[in-house]
Amino acid sequence: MKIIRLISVGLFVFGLCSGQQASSLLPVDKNATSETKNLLINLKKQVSKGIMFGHQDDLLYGRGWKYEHGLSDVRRICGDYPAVYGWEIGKVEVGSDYNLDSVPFSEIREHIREAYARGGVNTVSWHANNPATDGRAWDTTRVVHAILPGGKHHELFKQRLDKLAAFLLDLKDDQGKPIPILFRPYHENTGVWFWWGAGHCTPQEYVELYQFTVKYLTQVKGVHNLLFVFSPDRVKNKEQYFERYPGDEFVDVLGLDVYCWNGPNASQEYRNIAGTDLSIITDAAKERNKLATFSETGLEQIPNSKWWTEVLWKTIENYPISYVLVWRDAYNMPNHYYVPYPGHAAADDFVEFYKLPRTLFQGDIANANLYK
Ligand code: BMA
Repeated sequence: MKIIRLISVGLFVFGLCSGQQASSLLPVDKNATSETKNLLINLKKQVSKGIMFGHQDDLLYGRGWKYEHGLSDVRRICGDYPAVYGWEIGKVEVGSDYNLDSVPFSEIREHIREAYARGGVNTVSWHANNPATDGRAWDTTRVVHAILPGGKHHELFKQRLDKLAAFLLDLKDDQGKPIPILFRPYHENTGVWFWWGAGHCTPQEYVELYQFTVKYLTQVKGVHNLLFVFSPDRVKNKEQYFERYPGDEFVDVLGLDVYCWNGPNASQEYRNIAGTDLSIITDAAKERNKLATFSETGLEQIPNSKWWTEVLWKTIENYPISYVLVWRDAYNMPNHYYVPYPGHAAADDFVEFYKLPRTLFQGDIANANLYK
């Protein structure tokens, strides 16, 4: 917990949203649970205090460890947990007990409960298998047209959504109340690597896919613990961001996935691209009374020892976003990690990033009561 926080909060005016605006904010699911409704309002209010830090799979595993209760690579470095936890549920739709990264769903469920009990925020991504081939999400065999109503795989697709819904409905706290989730389906739609991506379906098909999913989960399956996040990959302009936008009635949060690459000028390029795109989503979020987030980012292996304070923070600090989430520290892929481990050259800089008055970790939101 950073003591200087309170002083700086008063000084930070950029992106302030009035209480009036925040309290009039309603999730797209009109039957959302009160905790889910409160989360959206409180996240919007909290934007004036700073940017929450998030980490994918934080409590599950990290460099050199796996499934050890209480461990977290973020905590190993700075002594505190992240405020936001990302989880991945690809393969839930085919009834597997393990996600596509071989993590048991039982572990994911337990950690979602643990994070919620601490007052943290859970967000879920879904690298769903291709329904036509049962290949992975990266199997770009054309399929979106075939899973929409009237398509030859529509019934199969609904069965997959049933399994997705069963997992989401099962996320409950100790009192049996549903745990609110920022759900982020069909992400990076401006990229060409997933079956729902650009080039593999028309904008209209994508919009119908997203809308159908929202309606099916909320209206047919009675899932009322979701806030829906739309998160394209990098875009050149506002038109491209909104080309496949499902509409304000289907999206609660305007997200963005942009990664930093290593190499000459990569940091500057990242700052330019992410900066432009964050400006697009934060302006749009203001106009539409939505929340904005940097839903995925990171520099794999963090070869730049000052990346946290000199690249990431400088890129995001002036944008009113709810959180920034970096990707996972894979336990079985030695070069696939985004948070430094003890002794890593970028570890000290991560601690400096943590200490910044406007980066929010678990200790900073512990008393925020985001669900009340
Ligand atoms: C990707 C990589 C993959 C992983 C997928 C889903 O970006 O981390 O190794 O399978 O996310 O977690």
